[in-house]
Amino acid sequence: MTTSVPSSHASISHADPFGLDVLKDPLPFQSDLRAAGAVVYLDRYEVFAMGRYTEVHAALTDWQTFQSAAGVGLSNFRHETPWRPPSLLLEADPPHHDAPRAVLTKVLGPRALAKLRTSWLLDAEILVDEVLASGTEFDAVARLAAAFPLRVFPDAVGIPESGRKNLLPYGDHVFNAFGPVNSLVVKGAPRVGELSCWVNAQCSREVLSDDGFGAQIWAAADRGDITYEQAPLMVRSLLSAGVDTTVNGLAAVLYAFATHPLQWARLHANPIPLARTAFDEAVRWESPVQTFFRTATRDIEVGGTLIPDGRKILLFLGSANRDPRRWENPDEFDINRNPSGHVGFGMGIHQCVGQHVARLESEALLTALARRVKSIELAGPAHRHLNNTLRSWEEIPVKVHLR
Ligand code: EJD
Repeated sequence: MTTSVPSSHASISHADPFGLDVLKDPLPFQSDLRAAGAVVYLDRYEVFAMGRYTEVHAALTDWQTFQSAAGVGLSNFRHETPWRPPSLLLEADPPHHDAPRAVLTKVLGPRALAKLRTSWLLDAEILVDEVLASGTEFDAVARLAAAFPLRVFPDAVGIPESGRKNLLPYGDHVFNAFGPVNSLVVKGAPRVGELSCWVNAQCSREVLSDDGFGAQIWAAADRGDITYEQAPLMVRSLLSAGVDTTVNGLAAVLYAFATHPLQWARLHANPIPLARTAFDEAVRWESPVQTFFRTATRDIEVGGTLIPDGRKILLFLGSANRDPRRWENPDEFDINRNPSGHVGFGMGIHQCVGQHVARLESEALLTALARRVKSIELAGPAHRHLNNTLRSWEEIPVKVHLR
């Protein structure tokens, strides 16, 4: 370590937020982080961190000061040979960010999704019927949270059947790679070449169906809204960010209900509109995307701490979403609260462009389940899947009682 602490006011933490013990249960670390100050210096990685709602929200909203274009992972990819060329959306700021963002906003917007709605609601009914036909005890991750997105999303993008099993491992590595090169990244490294090669091959026009999100991205290039060079990278964005995130969002809401029987009773009695609020409350409560880096574009003072120009700042979305300064009983999963304003989808110009897709998947799955299932409980211990960015589940054994 060659860098001295750049401000006399910054609290210093020696903790490792990417340590496996912290990833397994991040809440005590996050509580310490919020208590230590608005801004904390993580000396192990020589980065700053924010864990309180107000400052995280403000940083997310101020893209001019807290840029994404220098990378949203720990490493500044400008100085390295990337295994994955930067995303045009995630790792860009205005003006470059605007055209790709506008295209995806339209392709994934409410009007586009209205066309998918009927068939996704039906797909969810069919999936739930299949699962329940095989028994009332099952793994809610494999059978529902992973199965449903994998059933509807790749078709919606328009990629062919074969190789779809690569989507989750690819995403797992993308999200690990935002963190340090720890054991999780090392474990994923041997397959990166093969997985990237497969994903990149799915982005070309000839491979995609002619009516999916992918085809619509290419059609935007025909119209001149984006360039032909940009189109395949934007399809890659869908395949990178659209699967693991929704799988873990659905796993979060299923785990929440399996451990909160009264909340399920409420949903069961009133699935519309509660299914939609329930998903956002689960995204607040669990924060499937836990953290993100930004880079300071100038010297900036936050809560009495100077963050010098060029330094990385780790934003703890999960911690902000459980900040007692902002939320009453933050650790309670309560579908009657108003979760709006949570930063689980981010905030500002980079806020999740796929959030309507995620909400529709969840609404379809939860309403289909609520129709058939009177109660849901854990049938055994649930197991985490560890990832440097995602709060993820390996297995959630559940038992359901049919109505
Ligand atoms: C992401 C945390 C991409 C891309 C976009 C967004 C994410 C990842 C990849 C969503 C990260 O454009 O490739 S939540």
